[in-house]
Amino acid sequence: MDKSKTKDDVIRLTVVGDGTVGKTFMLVRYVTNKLPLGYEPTIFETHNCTINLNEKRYNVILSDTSGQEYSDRMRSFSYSFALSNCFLICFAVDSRTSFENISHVWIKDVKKANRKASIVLVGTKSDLRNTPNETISKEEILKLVKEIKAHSYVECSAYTKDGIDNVFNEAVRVAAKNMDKNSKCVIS
Ligand SMILES: Nc1nc2c(ncn2[C@@H]2O[C@H](COP(=O)(O)OP(=O)(O)O)[C@@H](O)[C@H]2O)c(=O)[nH]1
Ligand SMILES: [Mg+2]
Repeated sequence: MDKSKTKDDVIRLTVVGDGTVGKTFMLVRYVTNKLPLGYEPTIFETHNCTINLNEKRYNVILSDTSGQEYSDRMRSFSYSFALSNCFLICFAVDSRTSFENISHVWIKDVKKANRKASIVLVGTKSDLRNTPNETISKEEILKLVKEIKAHSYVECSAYTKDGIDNVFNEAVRVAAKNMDKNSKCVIS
């Protein structure tokens, strides 16, 4: 059986970041095109979809996380994390704490779980940039991108839908590129 072929077709994306940054809203908006208003789930069930990019079709498995993983850290957390090809590490552009926790908490967990996975840094709630709220500057973000060696930075708003499709297209693009690179490093 050609194991590598079936494996390469599947891309596992895992969304992490502090609670309330908007991870679940981002996923629900992308998958259903709606906002989960009125019921606000803490977590969005794992969802399979296909994303076409550069005339190629990818089977994508999207996983949300809720922080619950911490209570049972050594099992579900490390297990689902270890399988991930790409992490979308999120902060909300109006939350300095969520931004700082990326270098304090999230990058460490992600690296511990899977050193080879790609990293896309995601700034959520971009609609708040047009309000008097204090938001994280582009300079600070670029500095963090370099520090954590993220493959890219994307910004989105589940409320306005700005950048939502781009988050997932970009994640698939960097994951596919990274998997390609890793599969070429075969030791025979
Ligand atoms: N302004 C704004 N608020 C948002 C956006 N997305 C989510 N929120 C709010 O942030 C809260 C937390 O979102 P949620 O997706 O549950 O966060 P999670 O804990 O990271 O999954 C919700 O009550 C939303 O109303 C957004 O794009 N813009
Ligand atoms: Mg959630």
